[in-house]
Amino acid sequence: MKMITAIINKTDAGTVCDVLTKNGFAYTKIGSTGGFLRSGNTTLLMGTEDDQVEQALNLIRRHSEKRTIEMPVPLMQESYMTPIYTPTTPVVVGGAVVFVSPVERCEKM
Ligand code: 2BA
Repeated sequence: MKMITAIINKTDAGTVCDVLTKNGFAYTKIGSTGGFLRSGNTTLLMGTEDDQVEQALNLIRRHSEKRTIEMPVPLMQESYMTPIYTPTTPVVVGGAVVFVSPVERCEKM
């Protein structure tokens, strides 16, 4: 058995949790805070059978990988007759940091 500790960006945490649940994975969800940015993220503790670790990591990867999206830049409108051209700027969203550790023993009491 392995313990997967997955620190998920808050943008993706909800989706990742939904997908893990749908695929039958058990996890404990903890609200956490990154030490550098001091912003919220979500930490998942997942006790996982060895042969299911790759499936779990693939699901997490697919739904939380860092990617760049184009966000519209808010523009001030001078008059209602003036057309607004909304340029976009690239913003990096998502991302997860995952640790996989061996579990010596697991008991449910
Ligand atoms: P990431 O490296 O993708 O890390 C995202 C979050 O994952 C971190 O949030 C932290 O909560 C967790 N994390 C990352 N590495 C870890 C580790 N070795 N052990 C335990 N938890 C870990 P933040 O600490 O708020 O960092 C956010 C982002 O800021 C990082 O993204 C990285 O791109 C950058 N960063 C972090 N520390 C930095 C530093 N000392 N100098 C420059 N940039 C830093």
